[in-house]
Amino acid sequence: TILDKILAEKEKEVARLKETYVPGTIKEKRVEVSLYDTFMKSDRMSIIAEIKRASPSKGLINDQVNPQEQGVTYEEYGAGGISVLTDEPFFQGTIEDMQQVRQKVNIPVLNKDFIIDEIQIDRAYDAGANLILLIAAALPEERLKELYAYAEGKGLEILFEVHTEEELEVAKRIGAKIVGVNNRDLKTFNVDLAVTEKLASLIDTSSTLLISESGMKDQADVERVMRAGAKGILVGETMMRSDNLKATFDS
Ligand code: IGP
Repeated sequence: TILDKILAEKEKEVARLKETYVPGTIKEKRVEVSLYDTFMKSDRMSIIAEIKRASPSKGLINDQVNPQEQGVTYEEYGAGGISVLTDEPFFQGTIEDMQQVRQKVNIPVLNKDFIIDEIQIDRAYDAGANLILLIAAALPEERLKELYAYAEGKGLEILFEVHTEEELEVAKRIGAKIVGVNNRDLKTFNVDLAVTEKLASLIDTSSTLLISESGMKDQADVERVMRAGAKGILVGETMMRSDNLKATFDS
C-alpha cells in the first residue's frame, strides 16, 4: 500500500536524520498554547488549516504557496491551528516550512509527518511545534504508546489519528486526548465522511477532543461532521486551492 511505501521511505529518512541531526540545534521560539484547551472551550467549529503542496492521492495541489504568508493568512481569517506537512518525498514539505510558519503565528502549529522515531519528535519540538501527529495505522500499539509518552513528556500535544474501530480502541487504551478521525483511508485513498459519523458515536466527546480530518469541501460537509460530534476539522486541499480564503473560512 501507499502507506507502506511512505513508511519504508521514512525509515531511510530517519536513519539519515539520526546521523545528521543533533537535538537542540534548531532553536525556534516557543508559543505556549494548548489546542485541546482552546478547541474544547470554543462553542463554534474550530479549524486546523493545512499547508500541503502535494499529496500521493491528489498529486500537485499548490506549489506556488509561500508557507509563511499562507500561515499568517490562516491565522488572520480565524484558524484555530495550522498543520504543516513536513514530509518531502510524497508531500513536498520541509521542516523549514513549519519553522517559518511558527515564526509568524501565535496559534498552535502541528508538525504533520509520519512519525516513527523519537528523533522526529525532538526536531518537531526544536522547530517550534505545539503538536505532533501519530497515525495508529503506521505502528504497533506498543511503539505508539512509547512515542505518545515521549511527546507528552516534552510538553507537546498529540493528534492521534484513527480510521477504524480497532484503531480507536488503541487511542482509548493509550489515553489520547485529541483524536483525529481520518475520513481518508491511507491504504486506498477512499474518502467517506461516514467514517467520522461511525467513530464519533464511540467517543466521549465531552472529554476527548474529536477532530474530523480530510475530504471537506463545503459548508454541508462541515455541518455533517459537526452534527456527528466533531469540535474541529482539519482541512488541507480546499484551503490550498481556494482563491478566496476569507470566503472559505466564512462559510
Ligand atoms: C487534510 P484534505 O482532504 O482536506 O486535504 O485533508 C488532512 O486531513 C490530510 O492531509 C491528512 C494527512 C494525514 C496527510 C490526514 N492525515 C496523514 C498526511 C498524513
